[in-house]
Formats: sequence, structure tokens, C-alpha cells
Amino acid sequence: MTIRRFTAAALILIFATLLTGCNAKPTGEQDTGAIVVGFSQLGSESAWRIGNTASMEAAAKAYGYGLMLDNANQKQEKQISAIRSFIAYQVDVIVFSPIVEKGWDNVLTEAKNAGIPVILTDRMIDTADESLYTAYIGADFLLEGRQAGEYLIKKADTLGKAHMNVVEISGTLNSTPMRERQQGFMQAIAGDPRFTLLESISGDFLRSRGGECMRYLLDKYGAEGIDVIYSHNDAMTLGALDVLDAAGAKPGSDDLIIISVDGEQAAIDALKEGRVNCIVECTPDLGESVMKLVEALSKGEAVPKSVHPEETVFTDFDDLADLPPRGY
Ligand code: GYE
Repeated sequence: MTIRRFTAAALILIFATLLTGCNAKPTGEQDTGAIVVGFSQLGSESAWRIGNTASMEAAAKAYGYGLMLDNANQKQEKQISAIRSFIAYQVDVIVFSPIVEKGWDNVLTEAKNAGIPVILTDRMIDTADESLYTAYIGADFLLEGRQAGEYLIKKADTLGKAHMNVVEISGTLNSTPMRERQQGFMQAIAGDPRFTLLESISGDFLRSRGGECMRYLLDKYGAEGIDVIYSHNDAMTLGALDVLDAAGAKPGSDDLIIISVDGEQAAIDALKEGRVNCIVECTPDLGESVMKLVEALSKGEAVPKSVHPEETVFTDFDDLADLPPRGY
């Protein structure tokens, strides 16, 4: 990859001027000749997302790269126009976290034609043409879903439950984490007659929507009618807990099992308090791996097509007393 002749300082200044009012938040080093990374973040819907943005900013700084950051506020059109701006400014690498899987082929073809490599981070795209992106760095969401299901099986075994009614509060429809966390979970519990999925409803990864989904589910089934809540992220889980508490339900008890994904501090605290039973970890700390890849690309080295971070599962079977602060 050739490092373009523009200076990071000039590019970032232009970007800041042109995108003011569009949540452009240029940061980064002002060194002449520095590598410039254009990063399209999909939004700021959760503590996970805010932690992820901070991780990218810190890593870009540590590597001495200029970072053009655009926050799309949950809008695919905004991500597409941010990517077009990055192409116009001839950044060295485009990094983006696609809000949904479909609809990227045109803009990524434009990036490819401009000779700018694209790194997908956090979420994947659905495309027939794998040459439209250089690499993907993000979680194995199918595994996360499977781990959530495996926890449920272990819990049901331990409690000796004959039957459990499950509700699912899912993430943003047509996004990779939503689709695969659902698929992995269903694969794990499929064929086990103890589990009935009553309903799956999307809370869009938002705390407020998680609460609304919970209110709807409680009105429909009653707390007695629900034995397990599987929520695709901690933000929605925390929203659901507020509603369950207000309704006098007992989240985290043997009669109302709560399974979540992410591992943000507030949810870990709820797990330690016995109000959540299981959290499948999904780390937002992807910045270092992304910038390492940018560095390799800038040196013309080959990079792996797909990288998954190491993740764990936190449950009420574990002693979490010594767990270090999560940092988000
Ligand atoms: O789990 C959720 C966030 O894409 C993995 O998006 C990410 C998810 C994460 O809003 O909290």
C-alpha cells in the first residue's frame, strides 16, 4: 500500500471542516506523512460501543496514526456517506463497523477501485464478493450464542428443571451479532424438549428498548409464564432488569434465569448481586488488533482474512470476586 502524499494534519482539518454537524470527530496525530485511518463507527447505542470507540481512538494514538472518526448514529446511509468521504480524502485504510449485513457492495466497490483497503471490525457484511474487504476483526457471535445455550442446559440440569419457557430480546435485526447470537443459541438448545421459545423480539441493542420489550413480554406472559430471558446485550438486559424490579419479579432467581452478552461493568455487578445468571463475554477492545493490521498493511505484509478475539463466559457457577474492573 502506498502512503498517500497528503499530510494527516491537512486531511483531518479538511474533514473536520466539511463534516461539522455530522458528528465527525477528527482526532489524532498531526505528524506530516502519518498514516490516516478513516473509521466509520455505527453509533453509540451501548457502553460496549462507547468502549469500542475509545479503544480505537487510544490504539490509533498509540500507533501515531491520524484517525478520522465518524459516528453514524445507527444509520446505514450515514455510514455509506462517511465511507465516501474517506475515499474522497484518500485515507490509507478504511475501517468500519457495519450496522447491518447487506447493502455495502456499491460503496465498497468504490473503495476497491480507489485502491483503499477496507477492514471490517466488530460486525460482518453479507456479500458475494470477498475481495471487497481485506480483513475482518470481531467476535465469533455464533460461538457466543452457543455458549449462552450451553449455560442454559447446564443450569437446567443443575436445577433439575423439566421444562422452561424462554423469551429472547434480540439485537438490531439483520446485524451479524443479532443473527448469529440467535442461531448459535438455537443450535445449542435445539432438540432438547425442556425448552420452549415463547417469543423473540428485537430491542435494537438499546437499554430503553430492552425495557420496552420486557414490559411487553411481562404484560403478555406474566413473570410466572417466563422462566428464562436471553438478551443479546447488557444494555437491553439492564433495561429489562429495571422493568422486572419495578414489577416485583425476581431476576436471577431459580425461577427467572437471566442470560446476557457483553460483560460491561454494570451487568457484571448485577451478576455478582445475583440478579443476572450468565454473561457471555464480547470484548469491545478491538483497537489494538485493528491498528496492528493497519500497520501490517502499510508495510505491504499479508494479513489474515478473519481474526476473533479471545473471550470467556461469566456465570453464577464461578467465583467472580477477583475479576478486574471491566473498564467500560
Ligand atoms: O454486543 C452491543 C453493541 O456489535 C458486538 O453491539 C456488537 C454489539 C454489542 O451495541 O452491546
